[in-house]
Amino acid sequence: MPSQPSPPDENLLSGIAGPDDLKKLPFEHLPRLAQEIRDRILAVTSVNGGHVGPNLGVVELTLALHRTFSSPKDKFVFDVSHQGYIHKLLTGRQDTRFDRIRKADGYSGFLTREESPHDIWGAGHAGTALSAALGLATARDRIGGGEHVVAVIGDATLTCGIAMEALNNIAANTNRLVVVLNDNEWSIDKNVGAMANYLNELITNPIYNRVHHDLESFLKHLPGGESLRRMGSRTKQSAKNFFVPSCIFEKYGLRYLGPFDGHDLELLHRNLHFAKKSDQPIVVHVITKKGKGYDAALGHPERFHGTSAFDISTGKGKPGRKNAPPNYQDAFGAAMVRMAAENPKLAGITAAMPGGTGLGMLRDNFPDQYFDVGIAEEHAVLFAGGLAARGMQPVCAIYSTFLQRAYDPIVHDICLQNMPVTFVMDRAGLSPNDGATHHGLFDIAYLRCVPNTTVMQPKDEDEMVDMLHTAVHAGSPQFIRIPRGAALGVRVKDDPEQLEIGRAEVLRDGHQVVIWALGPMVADAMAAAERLEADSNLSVGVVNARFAKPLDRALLREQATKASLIVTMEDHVRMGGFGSAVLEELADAGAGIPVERIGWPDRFINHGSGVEDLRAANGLSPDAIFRSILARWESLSRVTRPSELTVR
Ligand SMILES: Cc1ncc(C[n+]2csc(CCOP(=O)(O)OP(=O)(O)O)c2C)c(N)n1
Repeated sequence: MPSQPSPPDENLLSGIAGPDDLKKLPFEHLPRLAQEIRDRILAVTSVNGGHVGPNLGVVELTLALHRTFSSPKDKFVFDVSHQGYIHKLLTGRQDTRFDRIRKADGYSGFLTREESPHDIWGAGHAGTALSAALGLATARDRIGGGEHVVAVIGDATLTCGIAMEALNNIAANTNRLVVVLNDNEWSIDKNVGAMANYLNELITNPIYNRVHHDLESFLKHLPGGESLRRMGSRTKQSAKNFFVPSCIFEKYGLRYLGPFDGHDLELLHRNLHFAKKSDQPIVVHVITKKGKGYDAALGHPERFHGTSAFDISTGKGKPGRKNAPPNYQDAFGAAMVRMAAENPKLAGITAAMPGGTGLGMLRDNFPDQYFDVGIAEEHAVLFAGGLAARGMQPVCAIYSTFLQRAYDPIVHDICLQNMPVTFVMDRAGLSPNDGATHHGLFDIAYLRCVPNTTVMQPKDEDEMVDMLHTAVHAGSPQFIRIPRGAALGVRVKDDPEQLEIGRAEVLRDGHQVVIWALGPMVADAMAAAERLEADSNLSVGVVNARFAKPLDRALLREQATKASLIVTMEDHVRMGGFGSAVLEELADAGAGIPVERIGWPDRFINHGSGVEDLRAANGLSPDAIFRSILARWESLSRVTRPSELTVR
């Protein structure tokens, strides 16, 4: 082989403006490029936080994909797309916006169609890649075009219901689709369930491995194998099936290649080139290590799946604010442990998010009362319903945004049958660095229209525990919203209070303006009220609404006869949310009182550096809230200010 030029001194990565430059690079330089990519990812994520482990695990795979295929003509669909950082770096996104990834003015931490022509499909929720890729491939087959379509899916994501639905359809629709199964044996936590066991068996079974790797030489060593080897591929396939059970992907009509080391660039190239030529849809099964190349991430795959800023040399998280209050998630986990200790019927269910939701504490203390069902939100909801139907008291902790996927089981199975299941909807409100795929801004709207639901949000962690206690004993479907991150730092009572469902709490009296606020907006409402009183001499009351459904109708109707302006505040879209519920109630009551609704606008909210900057950009900073209320008040005084309103 002719000797290859040694790598130039300058940084290789910076010379890659797009996939064509990558293709020009001598193969021997790729390990060094891989190292540079890892260094860049660590430099950026150690400051911004991000999906460290998933990206470090697919450096070689992404290099091989971009050398084998030709993006953007060929289409890559990355499942979840949290592992898309290398793809970004190789497709013209090395500028300073990469340094600010997941921050205001930086690139998204996921793939989004508007960011680059190389991103044919945006994602953030798991399990969508196979269906979307199959759609792209089928459209190509129907409309015409020679491009390849490649879906990259993780071992945990493959367990999603929709991924299995897609698998069931692939062979029926196309004979040209490459599915890369990136198997690192981890979800965020350890991958769970039968599919995880099956994949593990594929990886570890030595016969399987040998047969799949090198069928030819395996056959050669069998008695009479030499003649088998000379036969057609169908005969060889039958011989193979005799020795090892045929693999599940083959049952679905896909060809199967692997499993092999997903960090071995030569193997990757060889197998991907083979897959590219396949005239049958094909699964390429690669084994990768989450966090490859960085010991701290290899040692803590869960923490480094998605992390906040950290010190590269130690891998430790950067110290947070001194005396920061505990997270809502910690308070929730601790409450579940306390409740489980007294109540053997209590069960906690998570869909692959034990760490994120705080439910890992229940697993550690009462494993028999804890269920991680994998990335399977629909199943989680139905499973909880089944537990409830038999007298258990299930608490399903699911991020608000992921619960969207389980809407039909919520309506058809939980609410229609009035099953006593408690839902703790985590990340209600913003997930600021993640962006539009992860914000929990729609749940009040999608839940309050369904009969039998109770929807509530606490103003602090003590009230959250009261709500949890109330919900578990309510005997009907209950939905509790909790935000991401820090609570208020209030003391949590030893004995939680049973709240009256649909009863609000008056926190501040005032007769001109009354603010009805929900959840974390209660604190903002108190601050706005104080400023309105101090700066503008207005009498402003504040109500902690507690319940978006049922509303405290009696209190609302009474206040509508006394005040001149009602303001609603919610960490949720304005359309269809809590404020809309207040409007509907007042309209039904025939109350003509003006209502100013404060909440998120009717557009998708991208990622940002934090809650504050996203709020500021959307008219929800404390100052903007103060001004909106004042402006509305002043507009009323210019027209006729309603007085002596009657209420039916
Ligand atoms: C519907 C949905 N539920 C949960 C999540 C949270 N989540 C993001 S990535 C992930 C694990 C993905 O594991 P895998 O597919 O194996 O990829 P890896 O990160 O290991 O590379 C989970 C649970 C999500 N994004 N979408």
